[in-house]
Amino acid sequence: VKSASTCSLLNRYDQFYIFTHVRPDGDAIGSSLAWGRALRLAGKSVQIFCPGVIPDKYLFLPRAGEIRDRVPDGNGAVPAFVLDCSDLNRLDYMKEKVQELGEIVNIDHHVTNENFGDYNIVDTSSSATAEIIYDLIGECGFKLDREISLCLYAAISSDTGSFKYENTTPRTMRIAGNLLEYNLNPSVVSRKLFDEYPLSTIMLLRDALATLRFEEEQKIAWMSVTAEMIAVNGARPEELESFVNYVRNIEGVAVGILFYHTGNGETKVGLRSNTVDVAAIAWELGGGGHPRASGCTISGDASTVEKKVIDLIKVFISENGTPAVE
Ligand SMILES: [Mn+2]
Repeated sequence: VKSASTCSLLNRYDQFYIFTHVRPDGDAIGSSLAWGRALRLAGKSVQIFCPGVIPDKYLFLPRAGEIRDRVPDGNGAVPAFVLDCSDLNRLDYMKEKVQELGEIVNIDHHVTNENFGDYNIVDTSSSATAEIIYDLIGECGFKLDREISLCLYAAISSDTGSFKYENTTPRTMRIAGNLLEYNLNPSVVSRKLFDEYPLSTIMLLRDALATLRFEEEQKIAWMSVTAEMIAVNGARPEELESFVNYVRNIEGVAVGILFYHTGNGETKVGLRSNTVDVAAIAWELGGGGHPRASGCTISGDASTVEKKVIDLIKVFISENGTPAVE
């Protein structure tokens, strides 16, 4: 990690801002809180900003409630750390503000990072931005404490799907092991991040599962959720986030789909697979994403949209097959 120049930047200022991305995940929030705490322990004044709301499930992280959604005016020159962002558009309505502030330190692990900073600490071999922050804290001679360790552990846990994704490396586990030395409870972290849901989510899931359908000898499976189902259960659209995984994880299913009919003439389509390149399918439908997780938004009548997507996947499977899981 090329952090020597960043450590010298730290000596030149007493005040820093930290920014992270819109619709923040556990890595965005945990990395920002950890880096903020490390700077404060080193005597610096720090404020953390995120464009939008911090989801409830991350509020168990110390000081998550202090992350601000507005940048004050009249700042003067304040260096900005931008964490877990592949490009400045990820800062949404805060983008211009950040560009006006002063020097930008870009700290990230996405392969698509655009090196937009005056300083760029980008390491695509890291499972999470939190791994880079862990290194940086050591290289700058800063202290770790329980609060920092909890935030970093939660961040890494979040981006590795609780140490289950392919990005989990021996180094990831070594760092996580070192963090656990600070008397953390891994059970609490995994429950908060992955296992605990509001009742509204489970009631919505019940309704969604009732719509489960199959095609092509159960190689294609899908659920359909409407805006009305969300309203009836007192839920919010964000609560649909993990639903498509239930479909994908059915034995024998090659492509799992979640249709969310928003009620304004659009359908949001989530595609998941363990074997098939669903990014290619989403791309044909005007969307994008990763080979195993992608999505798109399609206008039109609900049943027409569903038929269009399922027919396209049928053709794709007949042309490309459904490889066995490795
Ligand atoms: Mn991340």
